[in-house]
Amino acid sequence: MRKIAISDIHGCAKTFKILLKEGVRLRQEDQLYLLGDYVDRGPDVKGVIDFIWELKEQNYQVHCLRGNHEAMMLEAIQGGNPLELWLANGGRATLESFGADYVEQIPRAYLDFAQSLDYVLEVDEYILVHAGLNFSSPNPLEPCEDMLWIRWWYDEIDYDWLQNRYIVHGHTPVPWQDIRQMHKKLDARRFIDIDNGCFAFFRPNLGQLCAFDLTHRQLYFQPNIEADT
Ligand SMILES: [Mn+2]
Repeated sequence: MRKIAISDIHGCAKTFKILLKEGVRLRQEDQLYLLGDYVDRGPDVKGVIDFIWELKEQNYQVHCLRGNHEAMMLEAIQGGNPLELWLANGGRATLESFGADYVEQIPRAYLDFAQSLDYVLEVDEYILVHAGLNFSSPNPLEPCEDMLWIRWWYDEIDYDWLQNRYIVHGHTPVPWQDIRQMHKKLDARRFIDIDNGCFAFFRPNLGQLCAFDLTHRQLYFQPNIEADT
């Protein structure tokens, strides 16, 4: 049994599927942890969520956390934030994947899925979270907005609080070389960003979907294949 984490799929359904099938070779006894940002930017948001549901129906064990893009989508639709802000930040791609002109046309089940997502999960010695933790808080596991949005927080890590745990997160796309480096230094630094900016295949050193096997401390990279037929 393995525990596998993947983050920031951003509508890259084909890439996600092939990473699980040919890279990770996911088995039903494995636990799959998805760290948020399923929606926006990439070409097939609907396909990503459909595939997550398919996996669950086929008795794969999938645990999904919330990303800032799910939060933005919900807020835009519920009227908390201007709709245009979300549409400009990748939401347009989400609408298109549903063949929708208006947010009201996104089927309720997909919004309920986004609404159901938790912010953070502790699995063995790992803390899994979309963006990271705010260590200026007395309890870094409490400020939910920071868990979705925070960047550049590594200098603030309170290692007395963290103790023997590791933080696995996404949200900030980093070159694959940086991911390898964080992987190498995991025991000393105790954090790893596994977001290689899968949707951004046009930028150097980005554009792969990364999976991290927590159990064997192994990384997998799958180049973006969304344009393949
Ligand atoms: Mn994000």
